[in-house]
Amino acid sequence: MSAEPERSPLDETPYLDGAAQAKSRYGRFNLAVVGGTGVGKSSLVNAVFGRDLAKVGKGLPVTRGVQYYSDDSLGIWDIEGFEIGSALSPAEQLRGHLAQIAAHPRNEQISVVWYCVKANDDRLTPADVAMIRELSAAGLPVILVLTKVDWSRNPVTGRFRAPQGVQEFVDWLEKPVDEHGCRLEIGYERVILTSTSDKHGKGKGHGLGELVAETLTLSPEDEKDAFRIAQRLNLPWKRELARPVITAAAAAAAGAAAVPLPVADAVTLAPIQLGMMARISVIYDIEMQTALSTSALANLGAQLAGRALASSLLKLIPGAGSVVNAGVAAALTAATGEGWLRLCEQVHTGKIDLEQINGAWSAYVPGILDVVGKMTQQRLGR
Ligand SMILES: Nc1nc2c(ncn2[C@@H]2O[C@H](COP(=O)(O)OP(=O)(O)OP(=O)(O)O)[C@@H](O)[C@H]2O)c(=O)[nH]1
Ligand SMILES: [Mg+2]
Repeated sequence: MSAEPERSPLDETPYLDGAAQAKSRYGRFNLAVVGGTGVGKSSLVNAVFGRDLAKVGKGLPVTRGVQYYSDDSLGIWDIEGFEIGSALSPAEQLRGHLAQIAAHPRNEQISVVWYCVKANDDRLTPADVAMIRELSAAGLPVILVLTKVDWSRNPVTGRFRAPQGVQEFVDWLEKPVDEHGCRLEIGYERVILTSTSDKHGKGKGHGLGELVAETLTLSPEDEKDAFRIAQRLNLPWKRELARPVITAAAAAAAGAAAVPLPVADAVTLAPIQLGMMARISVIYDIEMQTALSTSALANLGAQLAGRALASSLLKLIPGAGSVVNAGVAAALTAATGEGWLRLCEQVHTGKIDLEQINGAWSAYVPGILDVVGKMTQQRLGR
């Protein structure tokens, strides 16, 4: 036995470090959802973020009528209208809530507000107007979300239409006036009609794509990536975030193989690839650590990057031979990243169960054609 224990190449630290770095870099997106009880706040949050934070997240009853739920990428301030019979007006109550929230840490501060009103209420109450003004005066971008829209479908055009009363409500909201015809300044930035199901509790809902697009637009610049990660409706946004992670890892792998590595040492690339995989998992909001033991994670990286792949494939890769040069290392890493991205998408969209990932990932290990394809792309400068 040697006195110095040899450092195992199967080391999961790069994965754990990569995940921790990515989480702190992207941070948390905080949304305030304001509205009366039963207007459909929780249903909206579940539909857009794909999880019921009230069930799975950490909940914190902040004060009566205000709850804060959070996980790594998402924080929800669930603010339930106002208390009837209170000595304070609705706007004063809300001002109190906002003051309390402002005293919370920086990573819990509200980025965007969804002010929710049932579409078929057909009007804003004076309390709604006062509360929206209060939010806007606090500098918060407010989206007025009309919920539970009972759409009907034109059988000829296939277009969806809101009921007449709701359409009139929307027209009024475009240019709100009081009973004397005087223009009202209310302070919401957008009006969006939504539903999360039809009246039979079925279907996927409507208006949610528009809601996420507007929420992203109104998010502060440095919170946009956190929102892209927290939401679950728009997959291309996640791909856009993941691609630069792959490019950076491929460049790092090329650097590591600037002096060509013997094939048996191809495992040197594992830490780079594991870090890349961790960052991609964070973008897809997937906690691999809960599905795979840390040693299984390390194994995964070594297998993807390592000896088995390298020795079996490299002989077949034009110009590779018995060493891994910079071009091969970059291509191997890029192809691994693409495979991992596809696997994460499958988990994210529920096509692969996180519990089954142990058996599933091997199908996403890049093959010879993927690696050669990446090398060709690099030569062509793409
Ligand atoms: N028809 C229809 N029903 C909906 C829609 N969204 C929510 N609901 C139903 O409305 C009820 C209330 O929805 P929630 O999402 O719990 O409303 P909430 O605002 O979170 O309610 P509280 O948390 O109790 O204040 C539930 O029974 C939902 O199934 C919708 O778009 N259409
Ligand atoms: Mg709720």
